[in-house]
Amino acid sequence: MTDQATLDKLNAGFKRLQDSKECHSLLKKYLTQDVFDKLKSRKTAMGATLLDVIQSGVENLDSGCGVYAPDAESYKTFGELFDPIIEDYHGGFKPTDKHPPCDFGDINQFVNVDPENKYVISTRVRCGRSLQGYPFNPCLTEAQYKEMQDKVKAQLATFEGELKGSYFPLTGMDKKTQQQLIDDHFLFKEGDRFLQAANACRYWPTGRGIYHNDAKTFLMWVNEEDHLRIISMQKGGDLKQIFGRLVKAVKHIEQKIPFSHDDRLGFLTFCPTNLGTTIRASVHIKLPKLAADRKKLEEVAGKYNLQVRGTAGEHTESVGGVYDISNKRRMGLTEYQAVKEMQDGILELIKIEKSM
Ligand code: ADP
Ligand code: CIR
Repeated sequence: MTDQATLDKLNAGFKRLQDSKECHSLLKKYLTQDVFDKLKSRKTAMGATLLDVIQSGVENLDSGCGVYAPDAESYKTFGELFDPIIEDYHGGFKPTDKHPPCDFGDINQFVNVDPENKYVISTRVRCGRSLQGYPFNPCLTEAQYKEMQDKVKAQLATFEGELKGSYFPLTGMDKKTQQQLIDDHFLFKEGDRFLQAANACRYWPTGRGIYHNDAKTFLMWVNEEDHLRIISMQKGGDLKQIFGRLVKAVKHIEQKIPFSHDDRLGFLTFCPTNLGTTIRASVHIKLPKLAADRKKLEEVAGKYNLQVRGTAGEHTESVGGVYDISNKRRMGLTEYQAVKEMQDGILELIKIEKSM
């Protein structure tokens, strides 16, 4: 049973969501009185409550999603809330649907989306992974953070050729180096209020860090939002090369590090928007005519299942007309299809820009 103090916080949080006129999150949309009453007393084996799930979206009323899963079991225990959020975000993935098995497909089907180098500044494909046997951020101990970092570091040290690089722990990194890595779009930001409210930043910076090769075309984030974020990126639009590099890296890591995977949900992540393939394939792109009005850009991008973010990532504005445009859904389709969705959409957006 949930204790009275937690119940009081839950009731206040529910009221805050209901009373807010500015809140348009999926949390607010699907946490109906009926669902709230059903879920408010539930607890997972690790002790996670509905409060752990919703506190980020309650504190941050401008959330798009608003929920996180403190542990894998939460996706089931609080399914009445997670299921409709997942279905809405991932374009109709129903509670009865099963995510397809991992399939990166034929890399040769991918192209350079902007061979003339006129629109695309850079391209990035990332996926998230969780280590089997460990819960998500809010339930991790300081010792587990260290242990996970050690395990990952050991496997990172075995990368060869183009993927060979070094691991840089956040602990001890000087602020200037850290900020430069953030400004250059290589490193996660610090003090994300959505993650902080979700209790995902405890013991920071313990166990957190970044690995990258010399060219900074292959990177890995350790213990930020997810246990692992595996990233391939470079200037220009050569999606084939970039995705090919990511696939090579993922296959190497999984030889030694077993990932958390669920039959229905695919690869498990802290945020339900990242489940399934966990793939976000994006371009940094300038479309001066189409993007003259961000609302219009979002409307057109939406037709191709694409999401528009600002220059520094989620919840940021565009700087100098540069937008981050990526596939939105990550579930109910294969890795190949998720990346292809981005490729096809971006090719269309460039076509529209040219015709304007
Ligand atoms: P995530 O992609 O992991 O969901 P963010 O939206 O916060 O998280 O983006 C992480 C970083 O990656 C940000 O600095 C963002 O600007 C950068 N980024 C995303 N796409 C690209 C891209 N195509 N080229 C360069 N940087 C990118
Ligand atoms: C929100 O709801 O807007 C934030 N909690 C972010 C949600 C999706 N992004 C993410 O997982 N990084």
